[in-house]
Amino acid sequence: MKNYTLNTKNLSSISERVSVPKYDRSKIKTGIVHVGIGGFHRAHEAFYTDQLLHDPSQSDWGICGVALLEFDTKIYHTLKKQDGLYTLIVKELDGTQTTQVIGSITEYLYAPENSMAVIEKMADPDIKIISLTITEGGYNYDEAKKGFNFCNPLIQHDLAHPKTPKTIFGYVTQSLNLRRNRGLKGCTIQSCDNIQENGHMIKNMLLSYVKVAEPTLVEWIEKNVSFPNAMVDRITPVTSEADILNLKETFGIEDAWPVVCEPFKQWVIEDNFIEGRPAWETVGAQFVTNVVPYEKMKLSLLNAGHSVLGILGALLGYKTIDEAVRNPNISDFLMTYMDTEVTPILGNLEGIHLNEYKQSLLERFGNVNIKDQIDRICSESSAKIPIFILPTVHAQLKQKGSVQLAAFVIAAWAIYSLGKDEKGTVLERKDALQTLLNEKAHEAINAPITFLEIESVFGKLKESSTFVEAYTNAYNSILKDGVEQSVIEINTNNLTQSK
Ligand code: CS2
Repeated sequence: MKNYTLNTKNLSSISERVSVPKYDRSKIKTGIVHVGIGGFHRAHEAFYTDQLLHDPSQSDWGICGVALLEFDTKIYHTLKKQDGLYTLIVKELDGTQTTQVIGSITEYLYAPENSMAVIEKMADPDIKIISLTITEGGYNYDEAKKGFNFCNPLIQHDLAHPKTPKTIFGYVTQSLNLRRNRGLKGCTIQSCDNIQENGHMIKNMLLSYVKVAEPTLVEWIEKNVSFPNAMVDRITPVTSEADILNLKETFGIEDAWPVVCEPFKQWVIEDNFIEGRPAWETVGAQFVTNVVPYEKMKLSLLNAGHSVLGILGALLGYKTIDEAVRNPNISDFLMTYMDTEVTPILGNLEGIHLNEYKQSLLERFGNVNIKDQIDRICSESSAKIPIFILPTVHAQLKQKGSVQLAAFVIAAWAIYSLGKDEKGTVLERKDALQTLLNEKAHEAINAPITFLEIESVFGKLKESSTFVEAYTNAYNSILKDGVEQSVIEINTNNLTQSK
């Protein structure tokens, strides 16, 4: 079999082997600038948009992918070499796979190389939407200050060098300023990150920055820019070398960075697009007036569920999420957490069958073909835990509900932050707060509460005696008996109580 490098020139030959875009990519106009072209965007928004572009009435919604950070250089060069094309491999539970080439990214820019080009593109009147997957940490929110973190050196850089920014805040501010100065219309800024009320979050953080960087722009933004909230979902593990090789061996396609994902996908979006929007509802997205309950459900069950499995699983020496969930003690613990600590805070979710949803999560986590890496899940936990788990803790404390299992996970995270699993193997960790986490984790060996002193993560949680007691008990129990034995004990106690 002849091998083909994935690019426009080879697309018709490739179309004999896997499905490729059936629309003429050269006729697509760019209407969206997307920042953060990692795996998740390419499995989600870019996938939905690719389906949509098959409808000729929607040809104004091509995507210009922006690689914002130096770290993104590899994906930028890959997409550039492949004319924006990439392969999406959907791995079903039963082992079957669907392989298709996605064509919705029709332009790509690398911000560190040419910041003005990115600013100009974002200010282009054809661009109606600037969408973002910049990760939880990218919003620059500080839990201790309950607001924008101006101490971040990158933010200081952007304030000092507005024409060559490094953060999303610097870029968006400059481009909106150009729109205003040129008498152009505004646009929609659409967050696609896992944050409760992500639209409000980006609005608040952006306005905090603009108030200092370009104060006269605040009012214009309030009138001309909209920030819809959205819930996004599709499990997308890190692409492995084996995936790349497999694609080449099975289909003769040489793609330097294909994306692998699960079949499930969900996108629930608040219909608040000031300059119009793609008809994503025709390809499976849901537009609703209030997305907040959906977001809450997904973040506190799916994402928190991931963190539970990831942190406990890492200590037990597992490498992937499916391994962790196949341990019945761990999956029982997760189910108990979802039932007794999360469900009571969710309120009434109209039209959603919560029990089915929770059950389906266990199935999705258990997809052996996905092999979602525990290292991926545990990375940047200092930004994830305040979003995925702590809101549940606060709500439960408020209504005097149980926080025992959540406290157990936080204690396990403190022990995970010592850097080794229970067998003594070094853990591959990655976290913006790594140094601080290491320091506090070591101090916590003698005084577990010290870990809760990381205010930018925990805020004032250490003042709750109920939480501290549960956390300290869990910490001591894990150190003494190990994760599995401690989990068995909690599961048994819960079983006896529920009888
Ligand atoms: C994961 C998410 O990063 C994480 O910890 O929970 O990336 C998760 O896989 C996605 O949100 C699924 O929609």
